[in-house]
Amino acid sequence: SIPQPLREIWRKLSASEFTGKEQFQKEVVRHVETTLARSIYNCDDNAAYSGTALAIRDNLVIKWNKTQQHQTLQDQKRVYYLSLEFLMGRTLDNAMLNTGLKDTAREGVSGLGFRIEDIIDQEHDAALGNGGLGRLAACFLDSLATLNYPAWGYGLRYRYGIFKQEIINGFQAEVPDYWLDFNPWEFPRHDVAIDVMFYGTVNPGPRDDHGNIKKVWEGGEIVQAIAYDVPIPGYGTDCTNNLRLWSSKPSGGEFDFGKFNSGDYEGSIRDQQRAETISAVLYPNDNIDAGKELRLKQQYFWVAASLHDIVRRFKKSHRPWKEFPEQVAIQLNDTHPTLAIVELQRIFIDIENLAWDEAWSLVTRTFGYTNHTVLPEALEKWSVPLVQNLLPRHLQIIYDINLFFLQSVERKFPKDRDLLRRVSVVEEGTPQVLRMAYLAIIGSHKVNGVAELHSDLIKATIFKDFVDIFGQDKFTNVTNGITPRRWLHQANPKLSDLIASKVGGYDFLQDLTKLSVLEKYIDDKTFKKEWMEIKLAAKVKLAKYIKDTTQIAVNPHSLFDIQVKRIHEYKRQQMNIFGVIYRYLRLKEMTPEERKKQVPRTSIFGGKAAPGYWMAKTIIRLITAVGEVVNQDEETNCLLKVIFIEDYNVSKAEVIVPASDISEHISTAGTEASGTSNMKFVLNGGLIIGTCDGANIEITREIGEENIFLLGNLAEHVEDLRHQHRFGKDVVMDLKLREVCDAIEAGRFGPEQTYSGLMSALTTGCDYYLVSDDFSSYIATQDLVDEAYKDQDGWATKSITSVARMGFFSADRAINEYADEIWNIEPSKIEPRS
Ligand code: GPU
Repeated sequence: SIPQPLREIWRKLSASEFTGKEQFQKEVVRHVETTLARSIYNCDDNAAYSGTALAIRDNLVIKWNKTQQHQTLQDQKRVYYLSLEFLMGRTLDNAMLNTGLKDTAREGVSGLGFRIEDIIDQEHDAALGNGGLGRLAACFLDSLATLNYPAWGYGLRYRYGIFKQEIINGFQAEVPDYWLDFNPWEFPRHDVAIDVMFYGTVNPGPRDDHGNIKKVWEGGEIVQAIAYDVPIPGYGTDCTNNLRLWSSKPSGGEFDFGKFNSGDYEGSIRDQQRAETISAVLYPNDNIDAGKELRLKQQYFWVAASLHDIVRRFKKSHRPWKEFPEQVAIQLNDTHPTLAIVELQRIFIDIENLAWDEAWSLVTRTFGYTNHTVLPEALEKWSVPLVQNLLPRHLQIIYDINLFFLQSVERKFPKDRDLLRRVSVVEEGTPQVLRMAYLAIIGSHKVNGVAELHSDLIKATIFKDFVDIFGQDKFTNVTNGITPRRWLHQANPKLSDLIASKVGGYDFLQDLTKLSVLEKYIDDKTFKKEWMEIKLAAKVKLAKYIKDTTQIAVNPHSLFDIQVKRIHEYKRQQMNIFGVIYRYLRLKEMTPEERKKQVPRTSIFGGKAAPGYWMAKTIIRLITAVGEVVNQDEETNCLLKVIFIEDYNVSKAEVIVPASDISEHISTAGTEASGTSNMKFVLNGGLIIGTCDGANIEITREIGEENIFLLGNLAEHVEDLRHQHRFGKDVVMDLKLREVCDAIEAGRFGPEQTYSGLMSALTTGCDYYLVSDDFSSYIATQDLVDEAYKDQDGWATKSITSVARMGFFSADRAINEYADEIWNIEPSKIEPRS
């Protein structure tokens, strides 16, 4: 509808991307001088970062606009990835690499008197996530854009991301992470403002086209959702997708002028803060359901705004409703967005006047649900009275969904009343609660787990009845993956370059199976030497970081043994630190002669504990206390050091991951759904010590049993072992573990009361995570690690062979599986502008 001459003028004036060093420098200086109002005289590293980011951003935005126009014009099916967490980390380096501008930028800033590394280091992490689940969402966005899929992410724009961890006197303290001071990567869309209602009542309204009395939800409190858009560049493609994050504010302006004019200034500000609280803070829990009302508000706020946006976009195409599932796929990242199912059904029946059955058929064909855990304490349950109060109309719809579902179960399995009780969305009790995973299954056409073992386990345990009801085909597996762009090319450029020199360039970054060519070089002495030198350089870099931040010197030639992830009893950092104590006790007993034969080791830990998770915090305290003792012990400290890296996050992971010799993935079998850092470490040439759990099993299958150190009991034995702990008589604790407990209880690592919770979990607490059952296997396997490490050539062979066989674990492979088997979407290449 825009007249042709006007189009011509706009086309002529249209912004174009800079190319080459000089143009880049010009853009940086222009941004420093005009956007930032600074000059050569006060341009520090931080201002240089801002200028560089803004210059790179300009090119990104041009690609982004082009992509969005292209996708709108094509009007193909899109996928919407709904996740309460996107753990993006830093953007600048990734944006430069993905758009091919890194070399230009390096030379450019150098010519302006800066080092690109220092500039990259200025950026604050975007830490809108807790751990694996949030980072997976970020890796998936990278793959979706790289593979040219039309895709949007939807999330919340938290003002405070995951807290910053400080270690004070050996204990974790939490400090707020205000990260929005300068964020060039987001674009506020004040014109995209959506009203979201809470509370209110449901009243009878007029009759609808089908003759039924309509239900009208009204009189509630209204909060506005404002869109903030973040460009997501693909690697080696112009495709730049959108991540839309919602921020909350009071509806109808900054504050209530009525209240203000009547003298209630404070009241008007309070209302404003109340609205803004919704998107204020990320809940810092990983694998645990806390059931707080504000969290439910966050979930509905985000889901309602996203669904409104998606439906509005669909309506612009003037297609009939029956085409909705042919245009829209929505993936639920865990049960956090399950209300989206209810909200879409509400939009269809209450607002768009579709009949229930037609609406429900569209809804179920639209959604897919990914489960990320079998841990019972992590399965979301919302109290019925809470939902009744906050979302009264949604509760009615949930009851109807449940009723129709149970009626269908009754038809299929007549009179099995216990089955009806077991699969009902409403769990009886005081109060009644809604089982969100069941609602997610009923409202989706596919349900997937995130690794083979995990997907088998959910079918055999928590969702078994639903497999009987819906059949096998509804349940599937998509093993997680990681983006090789960030986790190899960006984090470990030297290794990426060496690999590229052998496998014929950087194509492996878009087809990770090309790594297999590396196996040809297993006997190439110079290649092996270069390989091990790169590993050593990464260890030196981490050692320097440790020295700079903790003042502790670690030997880069020692075996670096790393466990970095959220602190959780099921991940068993306690078993690791008990193993360290056991090692220390042995070293203390040895003669100087014996000590000479030992392999020096540096045990490195990192990870946050949920602020209310007392046991996890005790584990951190034990690790830091063991460090205080061991690192000072002149007799042994050339053979053993213990480091706790404060405030583990994505940008630190990029330094830590390339530096491991061994990393630990030692969860109780059957508890870690997948794990993704296991993949990152192996892709960087580190070996693994781990249990037969999550993706460790598939990693073993790909790289070969000879290249991984497996330990411990199998998932199929866990139930029996737990039973044994609870009801078996005279279970004697493993002697090695007894020795460790004795040392702790003797106060060798500070007052033993500090650890009483940890100790009693092992004994009177029935050792739910089976540390005592796996401990001797763990110690024996660590001995095998030491032996293997003495043979550096053999170690290099394992390392290279493993990397060569890691192609399967690219997030690109995972995304292609989702696209083909769940979303039914096609890639669409953005043509370079003529
Ligand atoms: N995961 Br549930 C989280 O990081 N947070 C959660 O709240 C839940 C799961 C993780 C799993 O623990 C991990 O095994 C998996 O690799 C990851 O999600 C991505 O699927």
